[in-house]
Amino acid sequence: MIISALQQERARYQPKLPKSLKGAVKLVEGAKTQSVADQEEILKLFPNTYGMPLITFEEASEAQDHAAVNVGVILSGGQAPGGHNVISGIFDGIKKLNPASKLYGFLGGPGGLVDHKYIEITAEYLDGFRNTGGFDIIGSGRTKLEEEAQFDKGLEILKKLDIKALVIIGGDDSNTNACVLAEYYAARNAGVQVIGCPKTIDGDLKNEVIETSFGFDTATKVYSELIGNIERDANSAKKYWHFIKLMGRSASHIGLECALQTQPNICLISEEIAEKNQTLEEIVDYMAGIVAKRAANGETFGVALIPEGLIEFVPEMKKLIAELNDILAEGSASEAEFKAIADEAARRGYVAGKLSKESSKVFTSLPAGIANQLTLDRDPHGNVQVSLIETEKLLGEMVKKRLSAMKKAGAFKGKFGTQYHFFGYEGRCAAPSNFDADYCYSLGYTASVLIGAGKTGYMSSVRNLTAPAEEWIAGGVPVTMMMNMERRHGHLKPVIQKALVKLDAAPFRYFAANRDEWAVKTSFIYPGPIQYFGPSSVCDQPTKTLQLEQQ
Ligand code: FBP
Repeated sequence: MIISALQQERARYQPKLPKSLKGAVKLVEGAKTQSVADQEEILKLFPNTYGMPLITFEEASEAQDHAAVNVGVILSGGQAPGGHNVISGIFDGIKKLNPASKLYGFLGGPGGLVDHKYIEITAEYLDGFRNTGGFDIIGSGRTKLEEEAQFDKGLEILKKLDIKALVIIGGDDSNTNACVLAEYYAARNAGVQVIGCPKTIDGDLKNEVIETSFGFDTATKVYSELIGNIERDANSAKKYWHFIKLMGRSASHIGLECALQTQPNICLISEEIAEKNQTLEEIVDYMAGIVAKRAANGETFGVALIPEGLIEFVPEMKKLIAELNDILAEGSASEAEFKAIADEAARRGYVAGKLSKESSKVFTSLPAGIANQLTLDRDPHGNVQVSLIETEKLLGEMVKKRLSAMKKAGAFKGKFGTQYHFFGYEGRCAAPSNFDADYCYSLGYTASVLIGAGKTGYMSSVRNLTAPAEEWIAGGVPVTMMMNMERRHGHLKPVIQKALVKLDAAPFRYFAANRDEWAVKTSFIYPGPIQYFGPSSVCDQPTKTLQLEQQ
């Protein structure tokens, strides 16, 4: 197989480990923990895995003997750079416990466990994947492990392969389910430990003890490189405003990090918009105001970053979407009437007539294409597919309309040309940065130590991440500690709290203190591509978000 020159060099990269993991390891147990909220309910649901202590690893003088252990691993959800290194870390870690240990990978995500699809990950097979991006070593999937029938089916294959521990690499939902599984197996004395690993480019699985999810560093570096290149193009040609939507599902961490790295003219933060209860009109006003100010200074170009989840954070849009979901609910009389109308404009008119007065006003103010999209693209449950909405175009078109009104009133002089982009898949499988390569390997290695110590219901944790890798603090965090009760699909469920952008934390505060200047005065920063070799100052920098949080 032909591989790129970079891949050949990267294959030789030895990820750095915290010093506590390099030799023999000692486990130090901290105080007992509590869930972040709803302690009584969570305790009731997790009697076997609630309240366990935080664990930190320290260097030990003597290694202990370990029996060989068979371990299973699952990649869950969207790809994130570094997944292959988590698996490498687990593999090397369990081989260090005992060279006869084996690692099995379940194929295509959690579904592989239920359907008994697996491979043994051997040293030779793994070698081709070390320090590479992607999840193709075993594939990933979005099947949710939620039902007891799935847990029992999984247990059959785990028993057959004599697997004593399962590592689930995933985001907040997958780790919540990992914890439910840990509790289920513990309650039945099934003899299978379950350990979680924090993955997602979205950066929304983090808290006091999990400083960041893996993949966020590499993905935001890739997007920032692209944004920087676009900024330089914009600044050279001086004729376009680039509206760039950035992946990240609900939270705006990706947009915020990219803004900190590239200093664009505009970056919308969904959490702030929700907090201020802003309307679409106010957002458009804000953006058009900046375009006009820059044009007055002769700068008829710019870059605006828009988070993927924005729409659902604009209160009036949220209301509109909820009403549309009702009106067009599968099998309803209004859905049948809607479908019977052939003409698009008439369909929009029909929907507008059914909406509340406020929602109707918002709906009719939308560009026709977007309004059509809102009524036509539905998911299998019949709901509006918010992620398909081209928010960048919606805002671009609305700003254009606003600017032409401002032109008539003499408040805007100049041209407004747009280019649209959506960055997401460009970064999810990039070769992991040194940070992610090291962090992921350490997370995997940490999981193996937790397994060796017989722990279950823990998430691998590696902290102190702005220090050199040597000084990182590895250990384990009981998953129940991150949980609270939330209403999901009408039922109260224990879940890991999703971390949205905090408006009172340092990264947002730094951005908010500088954005007005970046808006008007071109202050672009061009980060360039991820560097894998060279001076540490360019190769090993963690994200700005982490640096500001830990300053
Ligand atoms: P995870 O939370 O599963 O890590 O997903 C991350 C993500 O990239 C989101 O940013 C994005 O909204 C979603 O996956 C897209 O997933 P898909 O390609 O499956 O539609």
